[in-house]
Amino acid sequence: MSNTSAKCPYHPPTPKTIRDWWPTTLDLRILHQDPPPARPSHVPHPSQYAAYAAKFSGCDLYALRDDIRRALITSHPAWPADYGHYGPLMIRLAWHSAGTYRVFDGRGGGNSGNIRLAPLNSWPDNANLDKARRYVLWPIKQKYGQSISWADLIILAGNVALESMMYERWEEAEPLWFGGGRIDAFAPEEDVFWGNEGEWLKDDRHGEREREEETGLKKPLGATQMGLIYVNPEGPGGNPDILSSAKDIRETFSRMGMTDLETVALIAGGHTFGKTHGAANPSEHVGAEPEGAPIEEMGLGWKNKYKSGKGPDTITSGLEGAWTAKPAQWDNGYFDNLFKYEWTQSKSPGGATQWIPSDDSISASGGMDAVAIVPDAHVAGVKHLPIMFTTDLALRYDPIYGPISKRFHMNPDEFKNAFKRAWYKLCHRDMGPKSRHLGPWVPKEDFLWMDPIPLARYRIIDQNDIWELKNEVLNLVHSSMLSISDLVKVAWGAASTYRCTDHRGGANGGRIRLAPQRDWEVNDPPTLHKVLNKLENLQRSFNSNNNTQVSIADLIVLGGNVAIEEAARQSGFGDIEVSFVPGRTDASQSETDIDSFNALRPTSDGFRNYEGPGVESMLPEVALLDRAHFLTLTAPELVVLVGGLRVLNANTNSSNGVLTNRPGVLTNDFFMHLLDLNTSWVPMEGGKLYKGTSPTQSWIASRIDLIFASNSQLRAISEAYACSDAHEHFIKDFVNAWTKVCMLDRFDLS
Ligand code: HEB
Repeated sequence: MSNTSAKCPYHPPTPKTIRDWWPTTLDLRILHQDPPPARPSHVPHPSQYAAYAAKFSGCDLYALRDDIRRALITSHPAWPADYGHYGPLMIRLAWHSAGTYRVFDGRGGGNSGNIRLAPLNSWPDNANLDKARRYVLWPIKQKYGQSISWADLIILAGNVALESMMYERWEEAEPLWFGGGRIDAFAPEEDVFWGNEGEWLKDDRHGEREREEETGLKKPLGATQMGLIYVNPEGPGGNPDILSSAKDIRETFSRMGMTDLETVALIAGGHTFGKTHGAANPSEHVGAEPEGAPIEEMGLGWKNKYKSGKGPDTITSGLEGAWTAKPAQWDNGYFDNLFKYEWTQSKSPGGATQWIPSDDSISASGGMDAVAIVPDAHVAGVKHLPIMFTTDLALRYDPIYGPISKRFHMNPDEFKNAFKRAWYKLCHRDMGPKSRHLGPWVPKEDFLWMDPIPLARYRIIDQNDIWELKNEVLNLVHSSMLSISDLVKVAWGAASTYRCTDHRGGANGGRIRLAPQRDWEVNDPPTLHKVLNKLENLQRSFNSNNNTQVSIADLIVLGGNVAIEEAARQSGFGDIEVSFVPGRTDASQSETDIDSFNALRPTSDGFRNYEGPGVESMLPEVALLDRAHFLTLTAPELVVLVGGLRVLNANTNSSNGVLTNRPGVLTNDFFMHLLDLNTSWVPMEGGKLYKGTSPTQSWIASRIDLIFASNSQLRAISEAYACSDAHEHFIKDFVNAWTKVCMLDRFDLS
């Protein structure tokens, strides 16, 4: 596969960008990517979930499902279907869409249709999936318009592919679990870090590690090599070492949030279908990927000059062959073959290392005619030996995968069931709680990996209750049992775990009172426990005296709101009301997957001036932008929130950057003092902190604080909040941004 674009007679000079001149300048584009004007106004934007849900509800899903099934078995001459069925290709498309998901930051995954856009549309591992979208799905997308997003269509097509190959007769095929609600991106994502490598399939992501060492892959990367969904099929770095390959699989699939059992089910289930394509050597015959291909290829890529370039001459991965004798049908053939034969290394016509049954194994199994029973995908009567990849053999020889594979081999129903469940998880892992899943095929069952939020089975508090509870909280403040900063810190700690990348976290569920969140250093456990204690007392007495009930999750947010209203009052601004919508509920510890929740732990949180152990190579201000992106904040929202949280004294265990003499009062002092011409700043502690001195006072602040004055774009916003006409705007904007963060996870409302 070449990555040099075709010769073009017109080469415009490439102007240098600001990024070229000053590579370390903080890049705020992550906050303003793919804005609503970047798409036609009738296409819902990710921020318009309800609009998409409305369009989706107008989609005749049963008719769509039939149309997809018909398309799967209707071969298009421009890209003839293997075995007359596009099902396997469609499963690969869905899997490659979903499989980029990584638990660390929730990025990747199939929830944005980003496989249509660069760089994923051109990743070597996604070769020829452009054909799957173009020849099979585009006519359907065109017919159904905005009632189904590309992202939903791709996953649904994967499901329909499975359904049509898992049942003898289509009329009997039951729809697999499916939830809609994925909204398409219209611009490449600025936020996903896919790796530093400047070359496809390079591996600069393991530091000095030896292959044997399991933990070398740098966070937050999901794949072992640039441009791969997960691992190299031929083995680590192309070396056909089965056991090391198993380690790479475990490492990367666990980054996708999969257990060993799920991993085996997925790989074996997936490779029950379809074939691999390596009619000849890719580097000799295959042209540029879509993003680099000549304009007349119309967005397609990987033009193959080998013979017909398609059908039997297809070159995709460069590996060649199929795993089972019935590649367009669900059966136990994968495990049958995996365990039946001894496998020996061989080369595909394309020159890649793959495995075929050994000569001894062939004789022992009744000779070539008995073993070469894999039909050719295009030529009737021609038969082939089955193949396996190095990564497939890992499922037999790895000491953990081996026994799981054996069990699945002996218990086909268990295998099928495990595959269905793992497939559903794979394709829905990044969609958030069940209230975000649309359509008739959403399972009744609750899954732990969805961080279930229980329904309120009681009458929730009304407006009178809210006033009463606010008074109670205010009494706690006035009697100095709790401070404004205590309440703000806890509410922020709860709400700010939200991440838009996979819609996890947030205050709903009240999980800040459960493990692991309650013990995270960033949440300042002693303060957290003190606040929870008081709020839980309040909750108990309220709930036992009323016929409505309040959750701790609601009380935590309400507490933060009360504190902010009081802090605004103390600044002389008068009465403001921070809007509050009740209805959050409390999850239990058993509804909380501790391991998977730990992925939400902020290693650094600039909003609280916190940098903990385990901070990776990211600069604190870059990590701050990352969190701001999780919270879908614009740059002004980011600035006003940090400025407000500082004066409210909401830091974790420090007063760095609290540039006010009245901590706990909602003023624009942070900006006033940060931009004060009479203060000069010098680094201390080796540049981790800075000391600011003016003739009248001195401050300590972090890089995060100073960035709001040093970066020209952020400074422009800070200046606006430091002007004499800013006080009212500052307070209103702060309250709006605060409310936005507290409402990010309220999918139950729409
Ligand atoms: Fe797979 C195919 C690799 C997993 C599903 N894969 C394939 C191929 C390769 C691979 C190389 C070939 C391509 C061509 O065409 O050439 N995988 C792989 C790896 C892994 C995997 C390395 C990890 C270990 N798969 C998987 C999963 C799934 C799948 C998980 C699902 C579930 N695949 C698949 C399918 C196919 C494939 C279905 C076929 C396609 C067609 O046929 O077209």
